[in-house]
Formats: sequence, structure tokens, C-alpha cells
Amino acid sequence: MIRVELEEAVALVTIDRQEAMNALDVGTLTDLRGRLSELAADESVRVVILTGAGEKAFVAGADIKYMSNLDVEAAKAWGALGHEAGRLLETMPKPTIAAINGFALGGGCELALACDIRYAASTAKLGQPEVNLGIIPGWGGTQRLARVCGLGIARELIFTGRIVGADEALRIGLVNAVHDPVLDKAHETATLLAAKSTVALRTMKELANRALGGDHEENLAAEGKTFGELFSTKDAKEGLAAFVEKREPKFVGH
Ligand code: DAK
Repeated sequence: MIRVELEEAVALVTIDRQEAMNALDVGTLTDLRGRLSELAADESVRVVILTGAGEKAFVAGADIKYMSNLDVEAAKAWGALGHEAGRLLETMPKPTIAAINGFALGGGCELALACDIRYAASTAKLGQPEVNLGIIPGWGGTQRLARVCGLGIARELIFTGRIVGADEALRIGLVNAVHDPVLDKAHETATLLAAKSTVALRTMKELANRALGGDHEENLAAEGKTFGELFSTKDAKEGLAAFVEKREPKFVGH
């Protein structure tokens, strides 16, 4: 089951399947994709936090019992469903924050990797142990772990399946901070971001998503063009004027 709680402009999405360490079966993942799609389109929601229910797990992966019976076609569809959820987190026009409250393994680590920011509780354990099941990370782990931690670290972690604790995750850049309770840290950042210009955040996210791919020259050109275009927005005028007038800006999102 997926719970969505709205508090002002922040949506807290909780994956709740505690009897299986919040592992994702078809129903839960389909539900998650649907809720993320709604939140992506909902302009009243400015920031999305993703977490797991209970104290033990964020998400302990894709459901291994379900996967043990898949044929090739079903496995491809299962991979596509996870990719869709990851792409929503990665591309929705607002920041996404993973609050990693315990095990984030396999598909769980991959969902966290698709978020813009990751915070971990000190008890968190992260990794891509798929190799121990004779399979590979199938929801973005072979790509996004390298983008977040660098290719050398990513290769070691996906080849060995080694699980890292919160402190090592912080050291290798897999998480942005370690904090207990982790949801407090996620809410603190979400509140900060919710007060910023939504059009500036959306535009930065789009550009940052291009940072490690495509043509560098073209990406810089896109930044330059978009930077100029933003000067037509009320938020840019307001932000610049507020600084000059020594007051707090009030952003309207366009
Ligand atoms: N799937 C299904 N059930 C799981 C599960 C999982 N990933 N993780 C935990 N559970 C279930 C356990 O089976 C147990 O259920 P019962 O036996 O009580 O019915 C219950 O949760 C409690 O777990 P434990 O008794 O094992 O609890 P412990 O505290 O002893 O251990 C643990 C916690 C998280 C260390 C352990 O449960 C564990 O190692 N779980 C598996 C972690 C894992 O290997 N995760 C990666 C899964 S692979 C692809 C698409 C997707 C993927 C790959 C390819 N393509 C289509 C190409 C994704 C792959 C994965 O995510």
C-alpha cells in the first residue's frame, strides 16, 4: 500500500508493506507509479518525500518471491514498471527527496537513486545485492549509481553486491546527509525548497538531469538560453528586486 500525506506544499509518500520489509510487489509498485504520476501533475505539490513505513526498511528491493517465477517477457515488463516509477521521481518538475529509514536494497536503492536528494538514518543500509541472486540491477542501478557515486565505486558495489552502512554511504556520496530521525531532515529541506521559486527549481532540475549526458557544449548552450528566458518571469523580477530592497522575496511560480 502507498500512503500519501499532504502538508501544505509537501507530499510525503510512504511505501507500506512492512510484512515484507516494504519489498515491492506488482500491486505496490503499480500503485506507487500511479501516485507519483498524480503528484508530478499536481501543481499544488512543490516537493515530494519518499520513505518506507516502520523502522526497519525503506524498501528491501523488488519482491524476490514474485521474481522467482518470471519468464523473459514478464521480467521485461517488470523492469519497465520500475523504470517508469524511477523516471517519474527523476523527471517530475519538482524536487524529490528519499528519506532512507532502513534497508534500501536492490530496487529500493534504485528508487532512492532516482530521487534528487537522499538522506539516511544512521541505521540505513544500502546496496545492490542483485548479483547474489544471479541477476542484475534492473531499475536503473547500473546507470544511476555511477552518476551519483562515480563509476569506480558503482562497479565495485554492483559487482560484489556489498551493502554499505550510512557512514560509508555518506563518504562515497551515495547519500547527502545522515540524520536521526531522517524524516525531520527531509521535512526541513522540503520546507526550505517549497518556499523557493518553483519555476527556477523546475528549470534547474531539467538542466541538472542533462549534466552527465549528452553534449556538454549543447547543455551549456541550453543553460544560457534558459537563464535568459527566466528573466521574463515574475519570480526572477521579484527575487532580484527583493534583494535590492532588502526584503524577503515572495515567489509565485511563474
Ligand atoms: N522480496 C520479498 N520478500 C522480502 C524481501 C524481498 N526483497 N526482503 C525481505 N522480504 C521478506 C522476507 O522474506 C521475510 O518474509 P517471511 O519469510 O517472514 O514471509 C520478511 O520480509 C522479513 O525479512 P527477514 O526475515 O529476512 O528479515 P531480516 O531482518 O532477517 O533481514 C534483509 C532483512 C533485508 C537483510 C533480508 O530480508 C534480505 O536480505 N532481503 C532481500 C534483500 C535483497 O536481496 N534485495 C534485493 C532484491 S533484488 C529487474 C527488475 C528489478 C530488479 C532486478 C532486475 N529486471 C526486470 C531485469 C530488482 C531486483 C531487486 O530488488
